Amino acid sequence: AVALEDLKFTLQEVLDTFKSCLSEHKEVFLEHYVAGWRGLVRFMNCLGSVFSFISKDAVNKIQILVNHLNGENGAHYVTIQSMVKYELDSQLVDLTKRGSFPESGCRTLLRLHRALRWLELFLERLQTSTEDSNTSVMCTEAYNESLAQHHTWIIRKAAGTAFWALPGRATFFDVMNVGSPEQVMAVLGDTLPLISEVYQVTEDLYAQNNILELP
Ligand code: 1PW
Repeated sequence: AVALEDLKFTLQEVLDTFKSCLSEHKEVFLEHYVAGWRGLVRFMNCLGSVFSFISKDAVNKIQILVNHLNGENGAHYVTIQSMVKYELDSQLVDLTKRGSFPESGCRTLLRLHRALRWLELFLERLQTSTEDSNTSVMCTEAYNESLAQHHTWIIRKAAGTAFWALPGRATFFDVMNVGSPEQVMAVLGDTLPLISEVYQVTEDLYAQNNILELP
């Protein structure tokens, strides 16, 4: 039987998976990256059904990456570094316009990578917030500074609408399920540097390979 606790989201778990993402040579393990995202999706689903259209796309992207990992070329997908090298060397990526490879690991991960920046900015705001801070405003600001630039206006509109339905700060802290607001702050303090390091390593890799704008 599945224990209830297994279904419950905890921010601590997400922290732990992002902790195990980086190898000692600063390679990012795709399996753990995907596991971190699974946790984030569970978190989003706790925030209400309005957020489910947002998590749906993340779920699709996660599945595409899992399929690569479990596929016959899975060995090339162990780290993000090996994935990028393999797909580029084998010309499995659409570089300038959408075409034969709509599900390349590179373009799929890039979408999650951009969304991770949003999350980072949002959690940063949450960490420096006070009791009367508005989560919708924090979420919108973080979005406008990051992911919005990559979205069409229809998606920006839909996302904006979803943000207004976000629960308040107190509910957010409850959903994170780590304890008192002080404990949430402490876990956020531990989590943020990890997420931001994984983000930066990925960003540098994509920049070096000139694939930050994949269609
Ligand atoms: C409070 C927690 C915040 C975590 C946010 C992370 C989830 C971000 C997902 C936003 C998705 C909005 C709807 C989907 C849009 C897609 O078109 C877009 N996908 C993403 C992840 O930005 C681009 O993907 P596409 O259309 O080029 O395949």
